[in-house]
Amino acid sequence: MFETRPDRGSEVVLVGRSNVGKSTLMRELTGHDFDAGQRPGVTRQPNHYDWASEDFVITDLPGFGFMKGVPEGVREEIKTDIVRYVEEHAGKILVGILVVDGKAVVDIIDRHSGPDSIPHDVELFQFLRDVGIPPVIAVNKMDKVDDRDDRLDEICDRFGLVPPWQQFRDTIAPISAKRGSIGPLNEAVREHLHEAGRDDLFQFF
Ligand SMILES: Nc1nc2c(ncn2[C@@H]2O[C@H](COP(=O)(O)OP(=O)(O)O)[C@@H](O)[C@H]2O)c(=O)[nH]1
Ligand SMILES: [Mg+2]
Repeated sequence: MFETRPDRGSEVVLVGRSNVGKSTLMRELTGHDFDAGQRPGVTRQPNHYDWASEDFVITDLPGFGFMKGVPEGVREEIKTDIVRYVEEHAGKILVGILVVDGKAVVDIIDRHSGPDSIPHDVELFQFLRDVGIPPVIAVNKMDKVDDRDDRLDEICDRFGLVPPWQQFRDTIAPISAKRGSIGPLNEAVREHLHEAGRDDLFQFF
């Protein structure tokens, strides 16, 4: 598994639960439809998108967490694969985009929080930071969210950032991939690319 990665010096990865809109976002970023004819939730290989003339690749990693018909053991393996991939390529990964469903993520996090359990989304966010990759939380499906600012403040809080969310525009990016409204994500990613001295990659975001 994961032997398909093109040999590129720089990378941006997308991680997130299944069904949060990663493939839709990937399509929006690259103009390429990976999921055509594919059953949702069954992708266990990363989707790489690269350019012949550029030393850069965007990678959509497999969805983690609950998926209908996918046994617990397989879900664990998928998560392990994701962590391994990110660790292995951390030196090349400039930004990690954690995609969440703006409508559902707070409930999911609260349901999975306990005295000795960290929800997957929060764990991956911290993991990206731990390996030195700036994380951007792409809060997707904002077209379905009414109480926008309250919801974004709650999301901040759950990820350990003290609201108001507007202070963290380089980390919290409210978007609607399906509607093609991803400006805040592009801004956030650019900020990190700029900090890394990689303004040359602005053409992709
Ligand atoms: N309302 C809404 N639905 C979305 C948005 N982005 C994706 N979806 C829908 O969410 C479902 C899952 O999207 P997909 O890209 O396959 O998610 P993935 O499993 O994370 O790759 C599909 O039905 C999409 O049309 C969005 O911004 N708003
Ligand atoms: Mg997908």
